[in-house]
Amino acid sequence: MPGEVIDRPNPKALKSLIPEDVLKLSVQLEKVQLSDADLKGLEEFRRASNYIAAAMIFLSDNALLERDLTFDDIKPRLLGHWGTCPGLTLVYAHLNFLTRKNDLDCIYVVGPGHGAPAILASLWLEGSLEKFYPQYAQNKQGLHNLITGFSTPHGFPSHINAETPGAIHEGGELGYALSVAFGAVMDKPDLIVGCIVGDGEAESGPTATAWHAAKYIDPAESGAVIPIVHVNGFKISERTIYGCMDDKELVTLFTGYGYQCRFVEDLEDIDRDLATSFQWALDEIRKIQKAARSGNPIMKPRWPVIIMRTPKGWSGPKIVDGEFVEGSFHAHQVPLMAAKTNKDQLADLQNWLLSYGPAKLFTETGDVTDSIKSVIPIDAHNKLGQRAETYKAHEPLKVPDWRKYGVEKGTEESCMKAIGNLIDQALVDNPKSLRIFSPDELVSNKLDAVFNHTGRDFQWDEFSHAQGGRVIEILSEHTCQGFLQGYTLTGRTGIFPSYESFLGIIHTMMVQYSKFNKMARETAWRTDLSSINYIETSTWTRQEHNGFSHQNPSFIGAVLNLKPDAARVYFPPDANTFLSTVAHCLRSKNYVNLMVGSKQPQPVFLSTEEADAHCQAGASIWKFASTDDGLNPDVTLVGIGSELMFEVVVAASILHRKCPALRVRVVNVTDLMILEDETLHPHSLTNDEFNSLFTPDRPIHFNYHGYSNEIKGLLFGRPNLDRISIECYKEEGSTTTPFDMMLRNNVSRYHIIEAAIKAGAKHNPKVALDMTALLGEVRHQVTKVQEYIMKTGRDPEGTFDIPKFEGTVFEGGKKGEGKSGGKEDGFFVN
Ligand SMILES: Cc1ncc(C[n+]2csc(CCOP(=O)(O)OP(=O)(O)O)c2C)c(N)n1
Ligand SMILES: *[C@@H]1O[C@H](CO)[C@@H](O)[C@H](O)[C@H]1NC(C)=O
Ligand SMILES: *[C@@H]1O[C@H](CO)[C@@H](O)[C@H](O)[C@H]1NC(C)=O
Ligand SMILES: CC(=O)N[C@H]1CO[C@H](CO)[C@@H](O)[C@@H]1O
Repeated sequence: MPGEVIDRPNPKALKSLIPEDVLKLSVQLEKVQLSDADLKGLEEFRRASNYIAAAMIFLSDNALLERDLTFDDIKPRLLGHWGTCPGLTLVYAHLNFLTRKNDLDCIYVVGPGHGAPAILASLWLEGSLEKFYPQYAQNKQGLHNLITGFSTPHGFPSHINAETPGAIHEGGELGYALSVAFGAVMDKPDLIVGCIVGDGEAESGPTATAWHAAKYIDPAESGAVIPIVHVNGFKISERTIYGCMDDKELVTLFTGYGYQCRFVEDLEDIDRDLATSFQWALDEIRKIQKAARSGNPIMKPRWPVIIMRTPKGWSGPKIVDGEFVEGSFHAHQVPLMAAKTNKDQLADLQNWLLSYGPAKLFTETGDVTDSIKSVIPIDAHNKLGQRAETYKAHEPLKVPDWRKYGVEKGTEESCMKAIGNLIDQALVDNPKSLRIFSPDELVSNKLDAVFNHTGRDFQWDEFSHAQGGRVIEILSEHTCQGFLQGYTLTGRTGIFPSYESFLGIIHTMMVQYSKFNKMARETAWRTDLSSINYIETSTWTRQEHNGFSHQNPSFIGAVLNLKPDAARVYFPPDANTFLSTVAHCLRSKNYVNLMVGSKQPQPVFLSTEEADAHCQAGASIWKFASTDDGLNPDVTLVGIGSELMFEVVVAASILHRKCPALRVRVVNVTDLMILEDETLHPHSLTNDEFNSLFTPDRPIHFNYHGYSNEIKGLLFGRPNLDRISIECYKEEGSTTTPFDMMLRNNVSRYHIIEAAIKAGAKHNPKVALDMTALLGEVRHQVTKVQEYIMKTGRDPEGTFDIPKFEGTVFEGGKKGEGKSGGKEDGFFVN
């Protein structure tokens, strides 16, 4: 029938176009010998964990099947994913076994996080659940609690999360496990991460690109990942690509990626087959590491990958209602969905669970057998669920004093240049616990000072391999984000600089990370972690050369939607405030920090002392740009974002000359969270503080870098909102001049002047008197400037000169000194 899903594709039977002899590229090995005791222990571990995992999905009572099942023993709501579980438990058993045999430091990163029952069952078996949760002790009551509580409101949730011991990866959104695993081993030379990737998950974009992550692992300084591709052939209801690839296709694919692969598929002898592969993988890793660490690194080392072919839902029901379950997508979720009401299915469930022989797997008290214990690491801290790296490994960062890199007030400097020097020093001071992950944008973002003492860590060419390097530049935002997560969750600190427009690519990853982080904070046994730090540069305001595609501030909103106590968004307006912000973010813990700034040279408005105070307050009145230091204003003008703030300051300087009767207060907001309703965010200003900064009753005009909904949302709940007007980015752009970007989005100095005059006229009769004439003049300016830009393709001269304020350091302006900026063209640009 056309469109019908083939139940069991058999890749071995397909005709292949690839020559036979490429199979030589895969690894052929004699199986290792295992003692009978080891074989028994591994087999019993798997049987016990599969039993518990299956029972967790179904049973609300009778957890050890000590009597016949009744409908009352079945949970009212059957939640969980069975299909992936047998593969996850198989790998669990073997990673622990490998660890015990080789005295490894090993952790397990699980891609298919929907297989939580498998991991929780294994954690219970190895005694790690008990360590963190007394209610899940290794006895009958503890097992009862685990099985009956799973996927209920009082038990573990259906997917792996921060409450799961040993986990450093939020289950649920597939695709990220591999890059997280690679991030975790960086700078941990002894660490091995076993990372299982579902064959469905392997179809995802983030996983596809993460295979290249090995090319960023310097074997001299970092540990290694053993990836296991779990080819069980199916996703939710469709075959997988990898499941339909024959051996030669898989071998050529992974060989091309730079790996050597071994297939594990002997279902009759799976424990020896997998043990052979794991020992081989470990030995290969040790060879590569030894060579690099003794000064003779192997050029383009070929790391191991294991391709594990086992049936989906292996050991579960074979056929239900006439349809294959084991070895098909029908095993994906709950194989016997009607077990609570259908007698046959209840009987099938009982037979299935009894097939594991639970009576022989647990002792009288409900403890696990000695045979099972014999394949688990002896020392508790070596068990997969108890490795310190996964929950108590934070290495506090030494943050240099940023004032040393401060810039003189009244000069011009690029924020990125300034912070580049600070980060350079931070990398020197923290040689093993700070890294930069960037999609090849460090230089274009003017952060190249970070290369003063370090280089790029890239292993795939002869010039840079085995040289270390703190900077990883891979043109995959997903991989950068995964690295950042794995590195941070194992205790270190990372910085992710990126073009503003493309951080949205990892929006959902960042959200998933934040979910993990939230639950980690609510989980008593997990210690604090560094924040993850984004630096957004090349923002829409200065992407006039790249054009519309590069003009997209939407990531700001993504961060603002996180829990208030988990997120921070900063818009430092100049180099000194940016320095102070970076230092603060590097010291902070447990947040998602987003810093938005410019790479272009910008006026330095605040001295280092002022910048410090400004950053601590999150916002301040800029007296030098305000009338009478901001006393009794007719209108408050607020800038958020460096270029947007610049326009506000220029508008104020023009208003002082053109409309001296208007009393203006200029406010700069660097920490967006101060705006939020006082009950909602720890940084929020109280209503009294808010009124003292913005006045209780005068109009406030916001000139904002992002989308207006963000400001509106933050201000909701503040008193007197009808006095507020907002201009912001409005999805207007092209390849044009910088100032035209301001004009097109109505955030230019002229638009601010217009808003200020209209607002001021409400309270100030003198301004009202002149309003019509002034507005006419301003609008005429806009037209003239627009025409000029159209004609010449550039902004009027002097547009970006530092504005002048008499009696301040900005008197006369440093750059345009002596020149009457743009006047020869007849503009009042400044
Ligand atoms: C990014 C993402 N897309 C879609 C899904 C929905 N989903 C959940 S499980 C699954 C199939 C996963 O298949 P595979 O990775 O092979 O795992 P397994 O077969 O071992 O369950 C899908 C598509 C998801 N969780 N995440
Ligand atoms: C780092 O290099 C930049 C040039 O790339 C230079 O301007 C700066 O002073 C250097 N900083 C340090 C701390 O050496
Ligand atoms: C900018 O303001 C003008 C005048 O008020 C208006 O016509 C125009 O639609 C605005 N542009 C945008 C992008 O909102
Ligand atoms: C230049 C300027 O006005 N700086 C001020 C910034 O804000 C801090 C306090 O928040 C003041 O102390 C500065 O004078």
